[in-house]
Amino acid sequence: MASRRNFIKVASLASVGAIAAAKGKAENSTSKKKSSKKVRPIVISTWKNGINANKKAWEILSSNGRALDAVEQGVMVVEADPNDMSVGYGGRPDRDGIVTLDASIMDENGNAGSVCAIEDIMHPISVARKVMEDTPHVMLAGDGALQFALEAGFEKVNMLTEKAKREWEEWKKTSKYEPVINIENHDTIGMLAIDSQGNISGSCTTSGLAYKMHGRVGDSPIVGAGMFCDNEIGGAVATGMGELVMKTLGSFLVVELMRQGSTPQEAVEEAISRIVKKIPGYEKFQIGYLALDKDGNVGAYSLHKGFNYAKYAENKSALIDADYYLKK
Ligand code: SD4
Repeated sequence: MASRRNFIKVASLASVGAIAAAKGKAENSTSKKKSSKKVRPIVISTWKNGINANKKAWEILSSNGRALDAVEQGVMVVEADPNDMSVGYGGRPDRDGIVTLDASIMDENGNAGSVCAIEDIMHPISVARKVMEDTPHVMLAGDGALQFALEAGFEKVNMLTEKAKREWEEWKKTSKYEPVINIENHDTIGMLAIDSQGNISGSCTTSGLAYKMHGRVGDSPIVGAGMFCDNEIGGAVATGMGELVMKTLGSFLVVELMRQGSTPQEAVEEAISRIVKKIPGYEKFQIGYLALDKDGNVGAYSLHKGFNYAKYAENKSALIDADYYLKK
């Protein structure tokens, strides 16, 4: 234990110089991009559960807080909600009855942190942030992620609620391993926010696919797949059947398309058509993308009908239906 701590300390120290230099560079390059336009803070997040999450995020943004704090504390509301069965506490378990969680976060300086397949932790997004801020790494997995969290002072919590356990026991009667993600069983939260300084950050947190194989990791903790942001351009988040997003590195694709001049809406539509072109059988699954550019323009698009997102800007909260590809 002591030697592991030492390793982290030594590694952290060794890289502090390099990281600080890199951060300085990033800060310089982003500050050059800042325009004199007055920035209007905004937060958007996937699905209806984003309404409560945005409310928390807005408290921070409207008092000149940092987008990074907004996207962390916003999604924590959903992580702690037992009624959201795709995120954090109350999330549906894997097929062995174990709740395993994935989360990722990025700040305005291009720093990223994530955890995957972590168990027994109420707020994986905060562990992801700690990975980003306190280690020289980006991603910690499974037992190692849990160990890091416990050493950092997080408490162990049983994340399987009675309700989720009952549903899983019902599922076990047939144990049909059909990883269908459709519009009925989503709720993963991906969030993007711009603060009053004009800085963007993103977060994504989930219990993943219900009754997945033990050890399965989805797109949400993969930087560039389930979430990506770049303070020069904007950000993107994904929800739905993560395998399709990972195969096309969806969120990175959306941000790169915006870099080349696409609007957020054009970019998310192109990311969906990439799935349509490249992945046979895509019709069986739902995918939703959300994008936000640095001017506060939003794009939202999904494969199937039913994807919506929550937006909070100018002191107004809204739930908005996204346009979609598969129109019969
Ligand atoms: C995953 N993308 O693990 C997540 C699941 C999801 O709403 O978005 N559910 O594949």
